[in-house]
Amino acid sequence: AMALLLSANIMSLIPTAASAATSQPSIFPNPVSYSVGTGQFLLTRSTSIYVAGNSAEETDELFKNGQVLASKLNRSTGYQINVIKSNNPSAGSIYLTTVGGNAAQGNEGYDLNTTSDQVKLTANKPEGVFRGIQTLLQLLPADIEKSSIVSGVQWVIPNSTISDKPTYEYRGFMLDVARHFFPVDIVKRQIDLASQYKINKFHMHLSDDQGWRIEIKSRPELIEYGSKGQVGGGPGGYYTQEEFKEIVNYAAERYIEVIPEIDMPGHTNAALASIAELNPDGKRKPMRTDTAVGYSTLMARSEITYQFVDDVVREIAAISPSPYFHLGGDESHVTSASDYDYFIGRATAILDKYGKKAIGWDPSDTSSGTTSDTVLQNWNCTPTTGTAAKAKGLKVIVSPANTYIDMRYYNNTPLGLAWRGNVNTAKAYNWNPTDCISGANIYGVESTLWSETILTQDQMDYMVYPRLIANAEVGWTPQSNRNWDDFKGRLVNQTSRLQNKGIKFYADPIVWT
Ligand code: TNX
Repeated sequence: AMALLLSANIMSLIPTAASAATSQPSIFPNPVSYSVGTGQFLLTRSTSIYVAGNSAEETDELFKNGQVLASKLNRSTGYQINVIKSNNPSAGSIYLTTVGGNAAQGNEGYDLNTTSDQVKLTANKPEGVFRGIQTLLQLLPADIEKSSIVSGVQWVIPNSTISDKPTYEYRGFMLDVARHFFPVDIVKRQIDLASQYKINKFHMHLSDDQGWRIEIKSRPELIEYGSKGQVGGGPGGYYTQEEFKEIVNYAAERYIEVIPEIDMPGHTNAALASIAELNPDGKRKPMRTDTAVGYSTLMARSEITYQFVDDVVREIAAISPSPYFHLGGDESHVTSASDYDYFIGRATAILDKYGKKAIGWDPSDTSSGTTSDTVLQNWNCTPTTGTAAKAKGLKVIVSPANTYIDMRYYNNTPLGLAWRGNVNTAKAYNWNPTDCISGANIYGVESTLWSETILTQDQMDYMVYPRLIANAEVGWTPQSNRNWDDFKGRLVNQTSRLQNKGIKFYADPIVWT
């Protein structure tokens, strides 16, 4: 009996494959390469963060990244971690650096090496360091995501080697603030959460038939009339230019580019309801609160229209650092084909005048007025959509049904539309950008949250999570490193982490069986 007991004890000391696997923290999106060794780094109250760049400016930028990391760590650990500018990190520290960064890692790639003595995050650019910090946080216990001090936790990072960079340059999240308006704080929170999954573009759908959401000082009627309303009725709302800048800056701190969209020439009822002269009969249209599409248009052959577009683009361009401006171009069903072609050309020229490149929904790429810089956002993903973009060699962002996170998950889940079919987490994960368009210059992937059925922060969380995580991995992780069963397992492993972040995600039964 003694011998038996002994051997059972010895057996329990030998790690099994299963226990080794569970000790490997899950990371979203899955890195290009990731291996865990033995031993661990212990974060303590005497841990410091060292930062060093290749120039004083870069060190300053890394210092800010270090502060972002420190404040995140301090919240749950209760420590007061120092950030120190030096390329000579002491033992037991976290070191964030671009010195010795590998140019092949591009702007966003990074190497994260953890030993018992040091956590070293090296990137070619500070942006890569920021992306790597999102990985580093996922290596720590899930309690690190709590917003108040947790005591009694061993804050360990397993010794590990990670080398990572994105497959696609553009990994976007679009929020429709037109169908329902969302205040600045709600928007910022979604940006912050998305940044943790390495989303790098935030596309704001700022106007539609039911509402105009951004202050244009030369056209005060847009706020006076067009901002006041939303789907189903209700007050609506708008961002002042200062608030828009606040959102832009908040996103920039997370290395996220904000891309403003003014949808034209269709989806313009709120503008037509604000400014009488934009209408053929010179009368303001009534505001609309229903969800019909395709009934409104600007007058493509009127110079009054282009004065309006010029005012709008000029004012937004002045407060928007993105090189891009999204001009919409979808579902202009009451604009004739030749008017549509002409309008997109004129609008693109106005963008060019203010130094912006155009992004448009399909079929805007078919316009004879595109430039070589025009980007197509292909949402229909039919065999014919994007053929013009391909022929012209334009970059293409893909938004197939798999990215329509405004669709319902299942027949019986609340919220969401159904016109593109149900989109459960498997559908959001199991696809490749080339399924939407092949042989094109694919810039990346964008998830779209249209807000016809979304009114609150909790409803937004429910629609966005976990589907945005699935889409983000499609954009970041090489196809060869993606596997549904593995993804599902990692999501289950991150359940408490999602809860600790305060995300009211939908526990899709296909994942959380
Ligand atoms: C189509 S997708 C639209 C939007 C709607 C959405 C609802 C696209 C470019 N246009 O106007 O909100 O469907 O799913």
